Amino acid sequence: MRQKTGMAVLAVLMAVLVAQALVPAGASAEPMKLTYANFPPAPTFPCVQMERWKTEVEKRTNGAVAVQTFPGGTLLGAKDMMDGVIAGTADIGCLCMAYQPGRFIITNATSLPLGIPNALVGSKVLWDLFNKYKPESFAKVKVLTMFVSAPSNIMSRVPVRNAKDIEGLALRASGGAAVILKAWGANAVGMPMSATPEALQKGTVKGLFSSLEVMKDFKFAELCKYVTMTDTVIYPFAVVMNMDKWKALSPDVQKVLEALGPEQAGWTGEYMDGHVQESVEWSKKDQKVEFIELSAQEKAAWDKKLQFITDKWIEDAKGKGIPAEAIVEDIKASMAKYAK
Ligand code: DTR
Repeated sequence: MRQKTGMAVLAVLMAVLVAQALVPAGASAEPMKLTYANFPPAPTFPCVQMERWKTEVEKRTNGAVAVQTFPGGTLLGAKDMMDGVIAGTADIGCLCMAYQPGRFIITNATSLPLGIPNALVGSKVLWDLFNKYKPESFAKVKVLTMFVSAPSNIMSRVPVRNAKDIEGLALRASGGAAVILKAWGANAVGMPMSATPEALQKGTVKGLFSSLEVMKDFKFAELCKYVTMTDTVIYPFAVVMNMDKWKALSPDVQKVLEALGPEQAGWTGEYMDGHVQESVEWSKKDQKVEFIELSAQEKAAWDKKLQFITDKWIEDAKGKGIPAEAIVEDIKASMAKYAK
């Protein structure tokens, strides 16, 4: 009898051990919960990439991590993102670096008018640049990924066909894009994308300068019946994590997140480029938006007005002890590499 009980106890013990061995690496009964803040509304591309990241992380860590997402500025707003993550208000945050040009000088060099052709190339260029220079501005956080929007074009309520049409026109842009609009003579009004729908509605601005997927995602095509193609400048983004939270993750989970960094950059770039195409088709067909191509002569004149921007950026950045020329050369070289 006693022997039988002993056998039963042993059997139970064995079963427990086997069950434990079957639990996938990194998984535990209670998943590590992470909050992830984002500033624009859920259907827009920064949030689409956030949901994709959440799905992949939960899958690849076998449920050891659970990500709770907060789109639409419900946890942190566009300009509070970096400090909010450092303070731990959110564990993870997605920020548009272009909204704080003085804070992210090195990575914002990708928004100089250097001709980044699309979001896929731009995202890879930005990721490489970040990893090469590891800017001080990110020292207090763990950077999970970076990506860029597609090149910017002018969306407006009035047609912009030449230099005269843009003179003094109130158009919304931020960071490097605002510098470009000013150089063309527009009245560049700075604000994050999340504030733009209201400004357009109220008429504070007559249009905006951004990637064209917003025509569909924010329904800007209902108000902006004109697009002037300039394909000029991208806006860089970063996804950052609170450093203490990062350190509290197991090495297995950290490995998963690190491997996802460059992959997520490429995924987002590709998604963005494809979505821009859909938005353009929808704007033309459903919304009867007129797409304006500048004449070759006009385009050359517009490009010429931007020539001083990179030189001035180099001079200013050098004054701050930043290896500015090398950074611009690096961007050009990796652009050429990835554009192939
Ligand atoms: N072009 C930048 C970034 C951007 C592009 N699309 C979206 C959608 C939602 C938020 C930001 C962005 C900008 O104009 O702000």
